[in-house]
Amino acid sequence: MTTDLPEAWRDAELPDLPALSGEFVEEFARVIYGRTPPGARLGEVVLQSRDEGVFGGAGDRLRHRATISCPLGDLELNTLLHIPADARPAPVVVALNFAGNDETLEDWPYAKVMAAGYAVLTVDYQQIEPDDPNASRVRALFPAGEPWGAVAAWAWGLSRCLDIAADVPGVTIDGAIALGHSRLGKAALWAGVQDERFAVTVSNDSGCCGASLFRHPGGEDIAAITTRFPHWFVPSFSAYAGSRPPIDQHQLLASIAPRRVYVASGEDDAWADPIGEYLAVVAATPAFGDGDIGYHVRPGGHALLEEDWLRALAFVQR
Ligand code: GTR
Repeated sequence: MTTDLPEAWRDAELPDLPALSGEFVEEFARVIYGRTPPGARLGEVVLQSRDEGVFGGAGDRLRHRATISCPLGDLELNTLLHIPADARPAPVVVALNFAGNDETLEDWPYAKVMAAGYAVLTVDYQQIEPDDPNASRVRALFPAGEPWGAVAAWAWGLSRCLDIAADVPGVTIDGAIALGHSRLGKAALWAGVQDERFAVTVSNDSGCCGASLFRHPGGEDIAAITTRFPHWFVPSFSAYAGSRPPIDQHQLLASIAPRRVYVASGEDDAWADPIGEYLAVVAATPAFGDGDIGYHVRPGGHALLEEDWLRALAFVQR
């Protein structure tokens, strides 16, 4: 990974990297994502089913129903967990999914991920918080206070997934990985910043308000994202449409240091601005130890592909 910004970017006036770890976390909460309230507690984690030796014996498939007690009520989550047969306790990858747990059985390369020694725990992201400007689930279970957006609610959900994983035999949260694609890649980054139990954070095609720089023109901008998805962020974030927020996303990546981060882009994913993602990684690199930040760009567009999983895990294992 080069640590030099390309010539044209040397004078880009990117705001400084944090001098101290955690320095800008409060600022990212204030400007973009909102403050996640405390007060959740893991209740019961009830095993619903267990299928042994799935994917030709690669591991076991478990389904749990977990209760999270929040100040104003309980949130119920249905989790799908794969645990490798040959590596126990296995470090866990927690990743929210877009279309329900069962759909990941078609789309995610579970056999190969388990062969690499990792467990994977997933939950439908909308079970945590609906992706809808007029609805809320977990955010309604906390007293009204300072705003937090849906991205922050999904990030909160990733941390609760880690609580659940910590409760299940055969899995360890030592070396845990937060992984997310697109809007869920934004959530993974915000979870990785805030929850130090995540040893590695992987963002795939996370784009605007994820890994890509506001200061690099191209793809989605603040006006577009806050118009289509006003519920993702604090309401005041839309005031930065057409201007520059005081922070930028290389500082978000750097806020994960000294823990590790991996950013993946798709060459044709112009809306997520792969060049802006790459420049953020280059600009964040001085905050990390040797080899603790990684990046790939692969051919193709906006998708979480087997190649993305396997290259990210190769980075994790390095
Ligand atoms: C797009 C959105 C992006 C990205 C993507 C996704 O419509 O503009 O910020 O997050 O959705 O989540 O697939």
